[in-house]
Amino acid sequence: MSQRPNVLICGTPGTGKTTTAEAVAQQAGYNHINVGQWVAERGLHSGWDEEFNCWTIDEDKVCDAMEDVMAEGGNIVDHHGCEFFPERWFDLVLVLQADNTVLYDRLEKRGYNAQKIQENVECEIMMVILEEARENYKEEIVRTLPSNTVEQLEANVAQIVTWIREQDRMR
Ligand code: DAT
Repeated sequence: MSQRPNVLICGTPGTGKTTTAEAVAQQAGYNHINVGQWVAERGLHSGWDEEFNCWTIDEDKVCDAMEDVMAEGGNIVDHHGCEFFPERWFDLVLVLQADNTVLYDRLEKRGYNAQKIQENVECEIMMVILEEARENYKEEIVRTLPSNTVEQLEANVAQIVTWIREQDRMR
């Protein structure tokens, strides 16, 4: 327990991961790792998926690329899923949640087609990511956060930053 902690922010696309992670990283002076962006910019994929219209993530490449920076601590990692990262990387795993109608509107604004919106809203209703988090990390480090409103966003950011500062003091 010497380095700074690493925090994972996961959840269905549109729940607010990037917005939350950016604000937390900025306020805590931590590094924000947007995994999707790393995949695109650093070529950590095995080609373009025509069906889903996104890069097919090469999970081994992603983990190799992240290993050194994760070992340093002080990272806020932002990715929809959480199952392929080594469990030891994270001290806190947050699953953001949004109501169906809220999520629907955000994804529509993002320009997703009807099918993609439907798939993601179903993913949220079924709590797929929360299930994944519970299967892959110790129960006591997994927490859910509601992310429907700006007030909730601000409260979440404040809560995470407070947690980080406490951890930084203790280490
Ligand atoms: P994600 O990274 O999970 O895909 P995002 O951070 O890009 O999501 O947010 C999607 C959109 O919703 C973006 O326009 C910002 C907005 N948003 C995110 N969290 C919010 C919240 N708690 N309240 C209001 N708007 C929010």
